[in-house]
Amino acid sequence: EETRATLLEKIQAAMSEKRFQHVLGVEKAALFLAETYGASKEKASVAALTHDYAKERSDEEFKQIIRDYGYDSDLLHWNNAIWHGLLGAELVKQELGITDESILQAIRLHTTGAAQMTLLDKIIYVADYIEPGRDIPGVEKARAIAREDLDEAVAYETKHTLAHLIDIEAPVYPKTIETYNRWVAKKE
Ligand code: DGI
Ligand code: FE
Ligand code: FE
Ligand code: FE
Repeated sequence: EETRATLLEKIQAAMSEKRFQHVLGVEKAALFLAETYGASKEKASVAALTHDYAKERSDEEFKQIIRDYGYDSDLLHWNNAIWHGLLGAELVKQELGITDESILQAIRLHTTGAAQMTLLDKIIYVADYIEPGRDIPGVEKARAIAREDLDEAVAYETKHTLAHLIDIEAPVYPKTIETYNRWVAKKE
Protein backbone atom coordinates (compact mmCIF):
# COMPACT_ATOMS: atom_id res chain seq x y z
CA GLU A 1 0.00 0.00 0.00
CA GLU A 2 1.33 3.34 -1.06
CA THR A 3 0.82 6.54 0.82
CA ARG A 4 -1.18 9.15 -1.07
CA ALA A 5 1.91 11.34 -1.43
CA THR A 6 3.96 8.54 -3.01
CA LEU A 7 1.11 7.63 -5.35
CA LEU A 8 0.65 11.28 -6.40
CA GLU A 9 4.38 11.64 -7.08
CA LYS A 10 4.43 8.60 -9.37
CA ILE A 11 1.32 9.73 -11.23
CA GLN A 12 2.63 13.26 -11.67
CA ALA A 13 5.94 11.90 -13.00
CA ALA A 14 4.08 9.81 -15.60
CA MET A 15 2.26 12.67 -17.34
CA SER A 16 2.12 16.30 -18.43
CA GLU A 17 1.05 18.96 -15.94
CA LYS A 18 -2.18 19.45 -17.93
CA ARG A 19 -3.08 15.77 -17.68
CA PHE A 20 -2.15 15.71 -13.98
CA GLN A 21 -4.58 18.59 -13.37
CA HIS A 22 -7.24 16.61 -15.29
CA VAL A 23 -6.59 13.60 -13.03
CA LEU A 24 -6.98 15.75 -9.89
CA GLY A 25 -10.24 17.09 -11.35
CA VAL A 26 -11.49 13.54 -11.96
CA GLU A 27 -10.66 12.68 -8.35
CA LYS A 28 -12.69 15.67 -7.14
CA ALA A 29 -15.68 14.69 -9.30
CA ALA A 30 -15.36 11.00 -8.33
CA LEU A 31 -15.31 11.84 -4.60
CA PHE A 32 -18.46 13.90 -5.05
CA LEU A 33 -20.20 11.05 -6.91
CA ALA A 34 -19.01 8.47 -4.34
CA GLU A 35 -20.45 10.62 -1.55
CA THR A 36 -23.71 11.18 -3.46
CA TYR A 37 -24.28 7.57 -4.50
CA GLY A 38 -22.71 5.73 -1.56
CA ALA A 39 -19.52 4.22 -2.95
CA SER A 40 -16.13 3.79 -1.29
CA LYS A 41 -14.37 7.18 -1.39
CA GLU A 42 -10.98 5.49 -0.99
CA LYS A 43 -11.54 3.35 -4.10
CA ALA A 44 -13.05 6.25 -6.06
CA SER A 45 -9.98 8.34 -5.22
CA VAL A 46 -7.40 5.70 -6.22
CA ALA A 47 -9.25 4.75 -9.42
CA ALA A 48 -9.61 8.41 -10.43
CA LEU A 49 -5.95 9.21 -9.74
CA THR A 50 -4.74 6.21 -11.77
CA HIS A 51 -7.28 6.06 -14.64
CA ASP A 52 -5.04 7.85 -17.19
CA TYR A 53 -1.71 6.68 -15.70
CA ALA A 54 -0.67 4.99 -18.97
CA LYS A 55 -2.02 7.55 -21.43
CA GLU A 56 1.42 8.89 -22.39
CA ARG A 57 3.01 5.49 -23.13
CA SER A 58 4.10 4.80 -26.71
CA ASP A 59 2.11 2.70 -29.16
CA GLU A 60 5.08 0.31 -29.22
CA GLU A 61 4.81 -0.27 -25.47
CA PHE A 62 1.09 -1.03 -25.74
CA LYS A 63 1.69 -3.43 -28.64
CA GLN A 64 4.29 -5.21 -26.52
CA ILE A 65 1.78 -5.52 -23.67
CA ILE A 66 -0.81 -7.00 -26.07
CA ARG A 67 1.74 -9.68 -27.04
CA ASP A 68 3.22 -10.28 -23.55
CA TYR A 69 -0.12 -10.54 -21.74
CA GLY A 70 -1.78 -12.63 -24.45
CA TYR A 71 -4.52 -10.16 -25.39
CA ASP A 72 -6.41 -10.89 -28.64
CA SER A 73 -4.28 -9.67 -31.56
CA ASP A 74 -7.31 -7.74 -32.91
CA LEU A 75 -6.42 -5.16 -30.27
CA LEU A 76 -3.28 -4.36 -32.27
CA HIS A 77 -5.51 -2.57 -34.81
CA TRP A 78 -6.78 -0.04 -32.23
CA ASN A 79 -5.01 2.95 -30.75
CA ASN A 80 -4.05 4.84 -27.61
CA ALA A 81 -7.67 5.91 -26.96
CA ILE A 82 -8.65 2.25 -26.49
CA TRP A 83 -5.37 0.96 -25.07
CA HIS A 84 -4.59 3.44 -22.28
CA GLY A 85 -7.36 2.26 -19.95
CA LEU A 86 -7.78 -1.37 -20.95
CA LEU A 87 -4.05 -2.10 -20.95
CA GLY A 88 -3.11 0.75 -18.63
CA ALA A 89 -4.71 -1.21 -15.80
CA GLU A 90 -1.89 -3.79 -16.19
CA LEU A 91 0.71 -1.05 -15.71
CA VAL A 92 -1.17 0.38 -12.73
CA LYS A 93 -1.06 -3.08 -11.16
CA GLN A 94 2.59 -3.75 -11.99
CA GLU A 95 4.11 -0.34 -11.40
CA LEU A 96 1.89 1.16 -8.72
CA GLY A 97 1.10 -2.09 -6.90
CA ILE A 98 -2.66 -1.58 -7.03
CA THR A 99 -4.26 -5.02 -6.99
CA ASP A 100 -7.88 -4.25 -6.06
CA GLU A 101 -9.84 -5.77 -8.97
CA SER A 102 -12.73 -3.34 -8.63
CA ILE A 103 -10.33 -0.41 -9.12
CA LEU A 104 -8.53 -2.11 -12.02
CA GLN A 105 -11.85 -2.81 -13.75
CA ALA A 106 -12.95 0.82 -13.40
CA ILE A 107 -9.66 1.84 -15.07
CA ARG A 108 -10.15 -0.74 -17.87
CA LEU A 109 -13.67 0.46 -18.63
CA HIS A 110 -13.24 4.20 -18.17
CA THR A 111 -13.10 5.11 -21.88
CA THR A 112 -15.70 2.79 -23.42
CA GLY A 113 -17.98 1.93 -20.53
CA ALA A 114 -19.57 -1.52 -20.69
CA ALA A 115 -22.99 -3.15 -20.71
CA GLN A 116 -22.34 -4.29 -17.14
CA MET A 117 -20.89 -1.62 -14.88
CA THR A 118 -20.50 -1.49 -11.12
CA LEU A 119 -21.20 1.68 -9.16
CA LEU A 120 -17.45 2.39 -9.11
CA ASP A 121 -17.16 1.82 -12.90
CA LYS A 122 -19.98 4.33 -13.50
CA ILE A 123 -18.46 6.87 -11.12
CA ILE A 124 -15.09 6.85 -12.91
CA TYR A 125 -16.67 6.81 -16.39
CA VAL A 126 -18.84 9.83 -15.53
CA ALA A 127 -16.25 11.69 -13.40
CA ASP A 128 -13.82 11.59 -16.36
CA TYR A 129 -16.44 13.39 -18.46
CA ILE A 130 -17.68 16.01 -15.99
CA GLU A 131 -14.51 16.92 -14.05
CA PRO A 132 -14.22 20.69 -13.40
CA GLY A 133 -11.54 21.23 -16.09
CA ARG A 134 -13.57 19.75 -18.98
CA ASP A 135 -15.15 22.18 -21.41
CA ILE A 136 -16.75 19.83 -23.94
CA PRO A 137 -20.11 20.99 -25.37
CA GLY A 138 -22.94 19.84 -23.11
CA VAL A 139 -20.73 19.30 -20.07
CA GLU A 140 -22.90 21.55 -17.88
CA LYS A 141 -25.93 19.42 -18.76
CA ALA A 142 -23.91 16.27 -17.98
CA ARG A 143 -22.92 17.71 -14.58
CA ALA A 144 -26.54 18.56 -13.75
CA ILE A 145 -27.72 15.07 -14.71
CA ALA A 146 -24.87 13.44 -12.74
CA ARG A 147 -26.05 15.20 -9.57
CA GLU A 148 -29.51 13.63 -9.95
CA ASP A 149 -29.17 10.23 -11.62
CA LEU A 150 -25.88 8.41 -12.27
CA ASP A 151 -27.36 5.97 -14.82
CA GLU A 152 -28.83 8.89 -16.78
CA ALA A 153 -25.38 10.49 -16.75
CA VAL A 154 -23.85 7.29 -18.13
CA ALA A 155 -26.48 7.35 -20.90
CA TYR A 156 -25.94 11.04 -21.70
CA GLU A 157 -22.16 10.66 -21.90
CA THR A 158 -22.40 7.49 -24.00
CA LYS A 159 -24.80 9.04 -26.48
CA HIS A 160 -22.73 12.19 -26.92
CA THR A 161 -19.42 10.34 -27.14
CA LEU A 162 -20.80 8.01 -29.84
CA ALA A 163 -22.35 10.93 -31.74
CA HIS A 164 -18.95 12.68 -31.66
CA LEU A 165 -17.12 9.57 -32.88
CA ILE A 166 -19.57 9.24 -35.77
CA ASP A 167 -19.29 12.97 -36.55
CA ILE A 168 -15.51 12.70 -36.96
CA GLU A 169 -15.80 9.27 -38.65
CA ALA A 170 -13.64 7.59 -35.99
CA PRO A 171 -13.74 3.80 -35.69
CA VAL A 172 -16.11 2.76 -32.90
CA TYR A 173 -14.80 0.07 -30.56
CA PRO A 174 -17.34 -2.78 -30.16
CA LYS A 175 -17.56 -2.27 -26.39
CA THR A 176 -18.65 1.33 -26.98
CA ILE A 177 -21.57 -0.01 -29.05
CA GLU A 178 -22.43 -2.50 -26.30
CA THR A 179 -22.50 0.40 -23.81
CA TYR A 180 -24.79 2.36 -26.13
CA ASN A 181 -27.15 -0.61 -26.59
CA ARG A 182 -27.41 -1.20 -22.84
CA TRP A 183 -27.60 2.36 -21.52
CA VAL A 184 -29.03 4.49 -24.35
CA ALA A 185 -31.00 2.50 -26.93
CA LYS A 186 -34.75 2.30 -26.33
CA LYS A 187 -36.07 -1.18 -25.73
CA GLU A 188 -38.54 -2.33 -28.40
O1 DGI B 1 -8.32 9.89 -21.51
P1 DGI B 1 -9.31 11.02 -21.50
O2 DGI B 1 -9.06 12.02 -22.61
O3 DGI B 1 -9.45 11.70 -20.18
O4 DGI B 1 -10.77 10.41 -21.82
P2 DGI B 1 -11.24 8.97 -22.31
O5 DGI B 1 -10.29 7.93 -21.86
O6 DGI B 1 -12.65 8.84 -21.89
O7 DGI B 1 -11.25 9.07 -23.88
C1 DGI B 1 -10.09 9.10 -24.65
C2 DGI B 1 -10.47 9.22 -26.11
O8 DGI B 1 -11.09 8.02 -26.54
C3 DGI B 1 -11.47 10.33 -26.43
O9 DGI B 1 -10.91 11.13 -27.47
C4 DGI B 1 -12.70 9.62 -26.95
C5 DGI B 1 -12.11 8.34 -27.46
N1 DGI B 1 -13.01 7.18 -27.58
C6 DGI B 1 -13.97 6.75 -26.73
N2 DGI B 1 -14.58 5.66 -27.23
C7 DGI B 1 -13.98 5.39 -28.40
C8 DGI B 1 -12.98 6.35 -28.64
N3 DGI B 1 -12.20 6.38 -29.74
C9 DGI B 1 -12.44 5.46 -30.68
N4 DGI B 1 -11.73 5.47 -31.80
N5 DGI B 1 -13.41 4.49 -30.54
C10 DGI B 1 -14.20 4.42 -29.43
O10 DGI B 1 -15.07 3.54 -29.34
FE1 FE C 1 -8.69 8.17 -20.39
FE1 FE D 1 -14.13 9.32 -20.58
FE1 FE E 1 -9.29 10.93 -18.21
